[in-house]
Amino acid sequence: MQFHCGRFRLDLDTPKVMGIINVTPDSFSDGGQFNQIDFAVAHALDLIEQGAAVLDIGGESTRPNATPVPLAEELQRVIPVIEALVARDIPVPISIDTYKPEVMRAAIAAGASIVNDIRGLQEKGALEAVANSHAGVCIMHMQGMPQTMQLEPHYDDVVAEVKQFLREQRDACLTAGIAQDRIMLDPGFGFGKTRAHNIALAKALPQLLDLHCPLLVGLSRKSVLGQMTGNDVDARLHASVAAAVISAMQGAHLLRVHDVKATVEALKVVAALQ
Ligand code: 7PJ
Repeated sequence: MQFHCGRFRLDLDTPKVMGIINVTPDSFSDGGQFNQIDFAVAHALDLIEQGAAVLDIGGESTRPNATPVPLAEELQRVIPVIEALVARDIPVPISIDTYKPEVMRAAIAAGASIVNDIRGLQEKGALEAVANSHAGVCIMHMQGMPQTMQLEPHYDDVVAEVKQFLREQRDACLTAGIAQDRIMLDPGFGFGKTRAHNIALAKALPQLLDLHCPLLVGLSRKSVLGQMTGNDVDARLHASVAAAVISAMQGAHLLRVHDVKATVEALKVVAALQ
């Protein structure tokens, strides 16, 4: 399966890795602005060395209970990092992790090639921001909003409801003129989901392939892996690699991860032995 985004074509016939770059004050050293940009750029170049096929840059933490970041602050965090990476003519597409249409437009103008939206383009103006560009998009499912989503997630049939949402948002993209090969789908592990919901979705990945779009999976270091292993977030490498491997074997095309080198190596083995 091919994914088209900006001037890039991703060959997803073998599963690839999206490396995570968080540009938030708590992610890097002293939080000074220039320092933060330099660290994010260095981290991005390192993740390319490690084999990332895409870089996902985010300026707002969307972990459960995280406080929202004002628009101006989010722009100030991510746009200079995108500009610095584009100036270096990096060989992989840059994805912008945001649900705000203003950030999408500014990021695309700065050279980002993918919009990764945890709200699945539901924000007013988000669909248009992507449709009026050549960017690819990742539509993710979330129940509720990050501040409250883990309080009481409820579904009658989590797989059917997530699949229906992804289908509707994919169709809205198609209607808006975004070609099918620019659309990626993601069940949104941990976003308004209990452990049982996450497990049901992980087992149902093959069913999501019916939607005929590449699947992105983000389980890296997530709390569901902590629930399974008893490990804190800084000790979830092995669980994360296991989750990436089994997701790839179930049909996932792109794995959004923190630990790029370990995941890239594991996926090479998956590709060779499948
Ligand atoms: C995801 C994401 C995910 C997509 C985050 C974290 C929380 N975007 N952004 N899928 N997760 N598409 O990394 O723990 O699962 S932020």
